[in-house]
Amino acid sequence: MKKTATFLAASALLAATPAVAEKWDMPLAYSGSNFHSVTAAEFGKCVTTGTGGEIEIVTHPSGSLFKGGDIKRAVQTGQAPIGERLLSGHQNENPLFGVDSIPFLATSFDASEKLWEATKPTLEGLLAEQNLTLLYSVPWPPQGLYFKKEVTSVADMEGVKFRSYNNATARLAELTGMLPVTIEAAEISQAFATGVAESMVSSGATGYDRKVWESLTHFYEVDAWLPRNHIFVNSDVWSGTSETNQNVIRACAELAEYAGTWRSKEYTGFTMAGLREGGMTVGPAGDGLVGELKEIGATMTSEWLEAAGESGASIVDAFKAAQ
Ligand code: PCA
Repeated sequence: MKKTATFLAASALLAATPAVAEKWDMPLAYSGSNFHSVTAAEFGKCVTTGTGGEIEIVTHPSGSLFKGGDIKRAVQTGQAPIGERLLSGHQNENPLFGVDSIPFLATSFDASEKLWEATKPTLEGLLAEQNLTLLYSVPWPPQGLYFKKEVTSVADMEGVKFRSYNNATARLAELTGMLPVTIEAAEISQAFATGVAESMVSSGATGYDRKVWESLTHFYEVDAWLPRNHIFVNSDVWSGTSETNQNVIRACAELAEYAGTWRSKEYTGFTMAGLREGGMTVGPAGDGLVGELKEIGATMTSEWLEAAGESGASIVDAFKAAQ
């Protein structure tokens, strides 16, 4: 904290020097009221203030500038200087991007933090190879299952139209006999209202943000995993940024990771209550269903380990050793 205050004070002084202001548009996939977007907006303000206005970050929530699936490429190619993305949506490019969505590996905020510590160095290197500089990362709350009927076993899921947001969710749908369709969070209210989808795996946060009680009836807490959003900057833009401003941005990123994680935790209970208020039945999945899901999770874990090879195994080993 002291370091941060020093950076901010130092850059406030530098603000007295007139400089050319640079505007960094920051595409976000999720709605402005979502806690990730609120955190990103605060991060943006911190950078704008801290750099004395030399870098002004302007966030564009709800996929308004680039949709979630396009944000990574946009930042890699410099169409946007900075952005936020759920990297597990790019497991096709590299299995390691999906390490945070292995079912039942890291199922609490504490475990998610440890998995992140084990993952970060490898992921930073991987992103660097793709012209991306990682700034910070914030977990979503634990993932559960949404339906528009009571579900007590995998057999009840047969043929249900399922909204997926990454490879792991699509694979889970296949293994449970559901029909996956990829839909961005910004568009799910409509997808549920029109019947394009009738189920999903997500957090209470996303169900609450998108008011899914208007179409769905049940949320089963499964705590299957806690996927993460990652905030990264184009590496050419980064290397063209002064060392002073890089320091300010790093300090703001550190604060944002802390504040975002705190919000994610707080939001977990709050949004469960919100779903209930909306009229949904909210509670833990039954033992029978959990048992079946764990079997599917074991299949997905071995598939992931097979695909991710040695570097995947060493992340998982490091995580398990830290438990
Ligand atoms: N919400 C995001 C990803 C994980 C989550 O909890 C979504 O449903 O798209």
